Amino acid sequence: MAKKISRREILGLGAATIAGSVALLGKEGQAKTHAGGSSQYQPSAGQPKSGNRVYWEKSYSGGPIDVKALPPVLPGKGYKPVVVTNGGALPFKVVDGVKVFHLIAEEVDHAFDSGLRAKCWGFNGRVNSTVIEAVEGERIRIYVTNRLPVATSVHWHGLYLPNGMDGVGGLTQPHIKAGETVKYEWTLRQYGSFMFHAHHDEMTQMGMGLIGNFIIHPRNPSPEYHVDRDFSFMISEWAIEAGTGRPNTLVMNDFNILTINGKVFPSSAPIVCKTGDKVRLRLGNLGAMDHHPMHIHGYHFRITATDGEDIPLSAQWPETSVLVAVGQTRTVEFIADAPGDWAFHCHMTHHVMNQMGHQFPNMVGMKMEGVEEQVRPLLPAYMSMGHTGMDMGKMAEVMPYPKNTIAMKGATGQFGDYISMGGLFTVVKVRDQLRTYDEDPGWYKHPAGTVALKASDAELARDGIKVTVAAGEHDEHPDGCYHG
Ligand SMILES: [Cu+2]
Repeated sequence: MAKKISRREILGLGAATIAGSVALLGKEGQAKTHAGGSSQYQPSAGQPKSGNRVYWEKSYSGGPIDVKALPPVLPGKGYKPVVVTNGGALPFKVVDGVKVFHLIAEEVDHAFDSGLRAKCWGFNGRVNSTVIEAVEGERIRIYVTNRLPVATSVHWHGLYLPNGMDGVGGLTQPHIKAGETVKYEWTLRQYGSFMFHAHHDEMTQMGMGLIGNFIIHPRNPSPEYHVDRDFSFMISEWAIEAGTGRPNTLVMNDFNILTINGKVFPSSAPIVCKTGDKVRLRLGNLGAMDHHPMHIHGYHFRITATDGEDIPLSAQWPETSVLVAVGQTRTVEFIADAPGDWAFHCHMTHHVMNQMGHQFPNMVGMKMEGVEEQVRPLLPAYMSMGHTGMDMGKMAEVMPYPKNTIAMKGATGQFGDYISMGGLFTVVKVRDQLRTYDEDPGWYKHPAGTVALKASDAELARDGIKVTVAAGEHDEHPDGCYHG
């Protein structure tokens, strides 16, 4: 039944709306009075607490642009740098109180994995995994050198800045022509997880790899901001035909390489944590077409921030999968209190496969003996889907593919069996004892009795489980079963 709204509620709503517009006007009026000044930038007071804050207080556009900057802060002194697996932070220097970066857009011979290299475009020798890291209130100057054969521009995604620094080629600035270097400069009036990317011929240039994360730490971090492990991840997708060596950026749906910081599993480095660590994962997605539900095993996380802002504690969303849509960042946090090797991956099953996982006729249930041998002289790259599915990762690695092609790809695990995952997959490795965060601690050593193993005859007999091999035969009413 539809809920009736009483007259009092309507009046109440009206009053709230009026109050809201007064508040908005007040906000704008305030912004106007500040616009001509050059007061020192006032950083926000850490993460918002629920209940004591006007929610939109520091949103909109960051307020007046001509604020006096605050002094630069060095990594390890005023902030703890993020961990960029398979990548790193862009170096900077400080010149007259300004943090100066030099970003270089260029062709990169990129290894997605040991089995696949491609000529991509990237920043400073890396693909998807060069991160710009700074601190709220700092004045930053970013020189962008274009070593590409075409014009480009760089947009700072999610950032408050003067319009002419926004980086939309042709709209807010002239293109950065091949060989040119352009200077961007502004004062950071926010903190959070943001991104940057080419903003000229986006389909080609972002598809070739010109994307990255832009992390800004708060000037006055609240105690809750502190984490033991703070990871930066960029998710993307590529179409690289088997045997070729360049991404095809014209593809609209058939992406066959899905990457996290530019790598597919098992080349995607593990997320190494010590038991009890507070862990933050900053996830950005600047792939072309697909949103990714990134899923963690063994834990729940809280979604603590978007590229819009921190989420107040009372509104944080507990989840096991977080949808990171194209053009969004999502930040999640959890306490790594359960040791083990926990999968962390996109939950779209085609996104944990590589090139040779997608475009085959469905052969489940078919008898395929001898067919491949007959077809392959005509089509050297031919490989049928197995008659029981695609569970053939290891075998697929040694099959006669065109050069520079990766199959489903995965890795052999500690039990000698194959982990049939590629693409957007990595492992959260949580250990009680850790020599260093900087190396893969190997496979988890499970405490005795905590691994799912083949059931023994004695166990089956104890529990009255009768195993029948033929399909369709069921033990309808086993002794001792409860049924309603
Ligand atoms: Cu996905």
